[in-house]
Amino acid sequence: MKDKSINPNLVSAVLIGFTILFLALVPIRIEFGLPSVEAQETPVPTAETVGYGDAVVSDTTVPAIVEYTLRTVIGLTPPMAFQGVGGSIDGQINPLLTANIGDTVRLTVVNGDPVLHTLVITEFNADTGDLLTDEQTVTIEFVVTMPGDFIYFCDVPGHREIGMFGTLRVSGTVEVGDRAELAASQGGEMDNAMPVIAPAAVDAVSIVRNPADVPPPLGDRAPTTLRVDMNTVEVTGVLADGTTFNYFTFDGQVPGPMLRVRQGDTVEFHLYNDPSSLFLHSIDLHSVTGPGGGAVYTQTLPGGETSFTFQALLPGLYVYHCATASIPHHMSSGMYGLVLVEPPGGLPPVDREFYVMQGEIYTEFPFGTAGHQTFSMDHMSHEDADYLVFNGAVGGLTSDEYALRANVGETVRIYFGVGGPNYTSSFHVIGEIFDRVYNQGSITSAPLTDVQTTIVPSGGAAIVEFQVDVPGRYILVDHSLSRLERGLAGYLLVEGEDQPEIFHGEGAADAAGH
Ligand SMILES: [Cu+2]
Repeated sequence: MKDKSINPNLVSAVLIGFTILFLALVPIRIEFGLPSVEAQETPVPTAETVGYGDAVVSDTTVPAIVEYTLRTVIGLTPPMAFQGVGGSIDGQINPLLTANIGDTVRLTVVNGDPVLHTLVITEFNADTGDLLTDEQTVTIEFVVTMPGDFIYFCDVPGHREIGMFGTLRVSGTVEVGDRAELAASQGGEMDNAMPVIAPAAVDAVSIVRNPADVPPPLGDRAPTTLRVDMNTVEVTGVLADGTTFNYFTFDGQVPGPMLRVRQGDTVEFHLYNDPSSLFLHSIDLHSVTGPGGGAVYTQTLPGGETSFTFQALLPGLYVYHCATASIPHHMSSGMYGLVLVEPPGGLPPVDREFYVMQGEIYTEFPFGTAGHQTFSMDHMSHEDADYLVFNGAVGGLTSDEYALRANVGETVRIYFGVGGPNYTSSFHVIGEIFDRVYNQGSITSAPLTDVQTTIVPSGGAAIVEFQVDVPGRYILVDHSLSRLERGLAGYLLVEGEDQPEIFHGEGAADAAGH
């Protein structure tokens, strides 16, 4: 059994990476043109060769096999990188690799940690595929047929952005007339092929959190010390009928468990990352006062455990989320939840409490495509969500199992949050008026009264309360209603006697009406 306890240096190093990420959440895009290389006779270069001054003319050099070994490393600077093994690149971080045009590059990549990595050089169709386990090793070979600087990188979302990339420099020249042929040899035809979605995963599970899954009120108690344990799990889940997706979760469901503590409570928080995980995970609770909201202490390797302690200073309804790069990737994949910090004495009692969170999902294929959807970094970077969901999945809260339910005359309270990561919600319940809105999750402010729609920012929350007066089906929506057509709907089903003095009509009611 390998020791998977996390090195404290790793934490600080990973956070340096986060700083970089915060400064440039847009993925690094570097354009490489073909350099004009001055032809000259030189010996076949070794790995020390740098700069175009050492360029070699292709037609006067015998193609060679150039071998390199790279090992993935976490916890240095940058926080995720490739490190050279052997030869002149030994120990170097993201070393410059060199070759001459026409050479065969034989590249061995060793996974130095239990986190998912790859190595890709797009222009040469070079791809190790997934390196899943510690010490897994893959060797790839490809012929470098174009001169220039080419980026080798890990294409796991977020990894290139925090440092897993370097340069392969190919020296030499190519005749102008050969360019078209060259381009064709680099897989131009493949680029035109229509991508095909993989079949839906047969073992996918429901990740939808039951909206009635709300911890009970704390009552009028004094502050105390309590322990919270949470497990991060990567789950193949049902995104919609016939469509599956790789979710990242706290405790296997979306949103993660709702936490309920009292103002002044001291919380000892333990985070475990399931051994089956392919990614690091962590937690940032907005109820925490302290750097990273806890993320500085909870960057957790697969199979690892971290902990920290915080005092809940201020009451309110707060979002928590994973804060491991790429943070929006982890959040959109399901890593968010709510923590309610009750004021002394708690909130006024109500008949029903519910827990609903809104999120966006970014996929390679459009909304409604049957099959196994994979995450799209490109769509996420453009904030162009393919799916929008309450509690993690299309139809999650419109099913018989997980619709919200109440009886005529009861008062309903919804703890509503936006995991996002990007969209602001105009939260509305079709056919109802919020009697009270604890705007922005603030409990110490007087609630707004008699509100139709409330704005809930990404990474924010609100508490809405209303008495249900008339039986029937009410629909939870974001009143940016295009999102309704991409999955964002939930039902509140109210049973009881008709109340014709409040609402009645002629003929049969049409359930489809807004
Ligand atoms: Cu995560």
